[in-house]
Amino acid sequence: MSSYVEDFINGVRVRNGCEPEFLQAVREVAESLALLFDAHPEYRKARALERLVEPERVIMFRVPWVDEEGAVQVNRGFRIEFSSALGPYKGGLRFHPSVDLGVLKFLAFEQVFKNSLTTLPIGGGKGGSDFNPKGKSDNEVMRFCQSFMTELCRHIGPDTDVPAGDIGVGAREIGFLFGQYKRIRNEFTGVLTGKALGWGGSVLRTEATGYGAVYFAREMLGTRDESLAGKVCVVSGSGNVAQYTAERLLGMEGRVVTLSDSGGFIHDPDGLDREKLEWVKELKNERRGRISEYAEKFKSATFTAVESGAKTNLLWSVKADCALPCATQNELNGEDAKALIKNGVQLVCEGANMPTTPEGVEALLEAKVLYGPGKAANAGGVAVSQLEMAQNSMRLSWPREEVDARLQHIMKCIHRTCAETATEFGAADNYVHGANIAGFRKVADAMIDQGVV
Ligand code: NDP
Ligand code: 2IT
Repeated sequence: MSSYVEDFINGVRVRNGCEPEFLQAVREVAESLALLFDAHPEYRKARALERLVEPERVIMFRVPWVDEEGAVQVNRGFRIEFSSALGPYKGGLRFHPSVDLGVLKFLAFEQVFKNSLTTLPIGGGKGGSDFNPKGKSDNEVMRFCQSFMTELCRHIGPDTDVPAGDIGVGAREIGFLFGQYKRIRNEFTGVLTGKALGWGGSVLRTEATGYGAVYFAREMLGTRDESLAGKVCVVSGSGNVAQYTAERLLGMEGRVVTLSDSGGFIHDPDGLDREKLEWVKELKNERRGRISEYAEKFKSATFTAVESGAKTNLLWSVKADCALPCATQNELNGEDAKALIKNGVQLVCEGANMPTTPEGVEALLEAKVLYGPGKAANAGGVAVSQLEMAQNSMRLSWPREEVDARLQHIMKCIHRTCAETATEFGAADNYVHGANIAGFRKVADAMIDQGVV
């Protein structure tokens, strides 16, 4: 690593020592950018990366609410407005007990590069709360969302900052958040994406992240004259991204044999089919149940519970051709990557954000596995969010065929950009370098054009 990058990372560590996920995300980007800076010292001179690792604005606020027992609860709310170089801040909201400043800063930082790669005019942001929606009644979730938006509404707007969903924030939460924004501001605008279809949502936004990840996987396999047909696929997670990754894999004749949640994973050697997947959607989205119930319902499957303190995630020991992590960050480590490689995996394509640890990434690249990093592979979600913004601005909605064609085109372009950029910098087939350099270049050029702000 060049001494510039080393010094740079040390500086970031001094200022953000308590934010391990943020440091992890920054280090990976900085390592890729060493290749760019050697050829283009103008980016160093403009101190584009030094500016980019400092969020434009961090908003942190109290979220008080009253639970079903009448007790007062207090959570912490955040919105990280990271970069507006390319457009309004754009990125999801996460409601999960693990949420803290470092987690949201890593997600917002990644979002800047991801949004740049989509080619669409959107900056990067992320927000959320340490609120845990699990086990809460609909009324509690509504009261929490209303309290959260009562503060957030003064910071966002359709041309300023447009949040969407992420872990723990789906259609129900977006509805409650939108209702409160509209009530306070007296404006019916496209201030959130992921809205229901009846009141401003875009067709395919729900499906977009998972479908997009599968389109990206198809492009990667295409470089080796391979397709998804007949491939055994291990998928983690069972939420929005995992469900629609599985759905699109089935549509391309892939064989999906696993799903998971924080309690463990199911392995169904017979594979999911449409009927089983619809059952999972109902389980997770309506009944808000646990994936272990799958193995009770479908006798072909087994359930393996997560062991506390386990050093590996046994899901990745299931033999497969393709792996699509769709749950959360750092869910696939170096040992897990080795298990996948030992079993002959050809492709790892990330539906989740930063699901693979640095050791995992290194092992996969070393073994020449096709590895699609999340900031490229899962960009379909935010891309269709931007299409939702465009439709809202025009006050019309496009049909499914049109949105799907645009999504497929965007994923194809992201893949091509990553591949071509990697080759340009002497790192052919390394989508990590390709995504980081291409994502950065567009943002940095805009920053330089816009002066020192
Ligand atoms: P959901 O809340 O719909 O689903 C999350 C899934 O991941 C659940 O199965 C959940 O299990 C599991 N999970 C969450 N946290 C953990 C954890 N700490 N350990 C193990 N399992 C966990 O979220 P999404 O599907 O929307 O998001 C999944 C991933 O995709 C995240 O990394 C997100 O940032 C990323 N992403 C999402 C996009 C979107 O449009 N929604 C766009 C791009 C990326 P459990 O129910 O037990 O918590
Ligand atoms: O990580 C992500 O890209 C998202 N959670 C979606 C963001 C969005 O604005 O649709």
